[in-house]
Amino acid sequence: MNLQSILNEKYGRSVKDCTNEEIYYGLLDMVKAAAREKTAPGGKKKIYYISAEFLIGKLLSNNLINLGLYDEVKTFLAENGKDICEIEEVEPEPSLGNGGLGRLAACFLDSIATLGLNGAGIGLNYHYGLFRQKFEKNLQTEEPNPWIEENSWLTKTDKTYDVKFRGYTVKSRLYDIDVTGYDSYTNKLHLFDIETVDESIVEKGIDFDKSDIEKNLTLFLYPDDSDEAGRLLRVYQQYFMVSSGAQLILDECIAKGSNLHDLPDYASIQINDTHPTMVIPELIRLLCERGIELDEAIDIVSRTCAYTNHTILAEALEKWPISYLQKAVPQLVPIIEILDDKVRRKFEGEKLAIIDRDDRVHMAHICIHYSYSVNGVASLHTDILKETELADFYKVYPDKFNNKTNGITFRRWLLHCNPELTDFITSLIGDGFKKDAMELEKLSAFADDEKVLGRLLEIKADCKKDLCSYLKKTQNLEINPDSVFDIQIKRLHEYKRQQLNALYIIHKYLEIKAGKKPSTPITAIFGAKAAPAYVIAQDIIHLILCLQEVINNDPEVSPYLNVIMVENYNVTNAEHLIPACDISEQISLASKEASGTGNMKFMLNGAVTLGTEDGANVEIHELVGDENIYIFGDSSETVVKRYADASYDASSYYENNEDIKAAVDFITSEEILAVGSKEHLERLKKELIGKDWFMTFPDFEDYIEKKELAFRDYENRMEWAKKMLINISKAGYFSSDRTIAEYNRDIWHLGE
Ligand code: 26V
Repeated sequence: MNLQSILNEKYGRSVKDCTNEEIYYGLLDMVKAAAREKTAPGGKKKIYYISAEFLIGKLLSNNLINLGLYDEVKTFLAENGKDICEIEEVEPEPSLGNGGLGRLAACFLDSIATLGLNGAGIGLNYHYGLFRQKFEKNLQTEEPNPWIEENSWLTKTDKTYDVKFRGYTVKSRLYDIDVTGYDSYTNKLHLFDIETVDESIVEKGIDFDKSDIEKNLTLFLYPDDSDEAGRLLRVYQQYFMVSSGAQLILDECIAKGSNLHDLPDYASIQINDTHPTMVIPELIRLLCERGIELDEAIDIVSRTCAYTNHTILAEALEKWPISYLQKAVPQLVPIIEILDDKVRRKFEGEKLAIIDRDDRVHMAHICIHYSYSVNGVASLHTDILKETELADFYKVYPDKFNNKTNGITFRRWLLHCNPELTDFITSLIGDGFKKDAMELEKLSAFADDEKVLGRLLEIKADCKKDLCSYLKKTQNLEINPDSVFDIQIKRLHEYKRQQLNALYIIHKYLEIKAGKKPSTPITAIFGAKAAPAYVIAQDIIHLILCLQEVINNDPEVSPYLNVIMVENYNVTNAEHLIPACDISEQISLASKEASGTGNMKFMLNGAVTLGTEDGANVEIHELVGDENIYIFGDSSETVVKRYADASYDASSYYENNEDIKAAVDFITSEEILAVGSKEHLERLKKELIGKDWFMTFPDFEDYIEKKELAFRDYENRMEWAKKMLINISKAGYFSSDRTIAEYNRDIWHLGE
């Protein structure tokens, strides 16, 4: 095997005598060489997926699988007394994303390569990515997450670009990561970096001098933007990314024969949320610099760029004060003013304007006016954009709007993370589903086959045991493998409503204390990072950690109920948590979760969803039918209406519903205060009673009811296994291969 010769050359030792680190670095070299041997997909036109986040996760196993080398390597290592899983552990996980948005970008790159589409990702090479989360005294603390080692997946290239900021110019250097397709081509993820970045300026935790741009530009992903310096840094990062990217795109197109007037024949640029919006004015600027008239440049760019919206939350839609742009990138300001002027000449009123009366630039508005496609990420989300949030835009550009329901790569979220289930599925229906996920439907033929259902339960039990030993080993957490695993893992945000789950846990705790014990013990598992400056999110984490301490240490309750908060939730943890899940918590306030993609990963691994009619849950519900999902809570129409008429009064629910009152009061009970901070807990309680902006109380009783129903149904193991099987069999629709095929068919048109 090739690996042995690499190890001989590198360390002069046989694999048997190498450390896991050495084997990892040997495999890294081997995989990089194998990836290079695979050609890039050809074709005149290329899709550039530009995104501030690519949450790629560890790459070793994924690349081995995609290159068809995994089994061979695993066997070779096993024959030499080495365990591939232990070698995987050596790899640091890059945390180049916050959550779903960044992970989606990574899944998309996998599918673009797998489908043989000529494409590349464009992003930033953050040295520390998002912070690493630690728990101390039941509170979250943050640390840098260094992931770049001397030997890494990054390949330094000799491509550099000048990027101009006000008063000075910086040099941007391109680094590449190979993106291997499954049994297919290899594409590239282009990550830009600045040579002068200085890791030593990071002080305690993740604090650093936010104003020293030349030293801090690519240190962190979305550093704390609670102050002006942090927000300004984001503008610098965004411009650095898009200017480098735009120059690379133009160079590549020219090299292929474009005269720039025909740019849309050579490139489509998919703008992932509003973070890369400045690519539009920057491309216009660069085209003008190269001799194209302004009006034509605007037209060319508008026919090249397409925009994906990932949220309807107003606070998440970026609006940069024009003064920030003036400070950082004054060269874009006259162009943005012209873009605004054109809009104002065409459309009356303020609603569609780019620069508002407070001199803030609405980034999404630039994207909608000056792109040829605007898409939402799940059917309900796109409908809400059209009918509510972006209704004024939809009226004037009905043809631009389209839906592309998100998807996930089955290579990572089934083949890699659940090999036992993958093998079992293969034994039942062959391995066609690995390339055509819709073939999973064939599993429905086994819906009443007790042997198959029994085996499914065995596999789930194995995955649960695996998770137990993983969490014991990595975090010293003890879990009962015979309990129901009820899991909510996602970024911490009030709209995702971890607080609703926490209130349920309190309710259950009080019930158990009162003598009502569940027949099967329950383990409620959370994983979530909160933005450092997001006060209420920090308070919710605090509450969950306090509940963990109180409940798990209460001998009366802990045999029946346990709470586990996994530290530093990331892609690697998710790969262990998802296969082990029984009940998938997808409980966002209806209308608020654009899609969700964890919901899809859980379903694919045989978990049953407990969720609201929100995001892609709606489509999961349609596919699996009422019998195989637990839906609760108010509809998005009700919620939208309740916001519109400002009729929600949390305190009246608190006063009039005993269960709600008891659960909320427990937040500041003696038991919790004994392990927690009064300040945090009182603030959270006050927030809930006084505001509850994401309306947990109206959904509380229905949530309890449907959750109890799920726990009851879980007792009938065969019936439950049937639900698991139906969920797996219907998951094919959520393959990102399907999503990407739709993007290409409707938006990019590569290979036509
Ligand atoms: C960003 C922010 C930033 C500041 C304050 C609050 C806040 C709230 C939400 C966001 C989300 C930004 C965009 C995003 O990550 N969207 C996620 O995209 C996923 C992929 O399409 C999708 O599955 C998730 O539902 C959506 O939340």
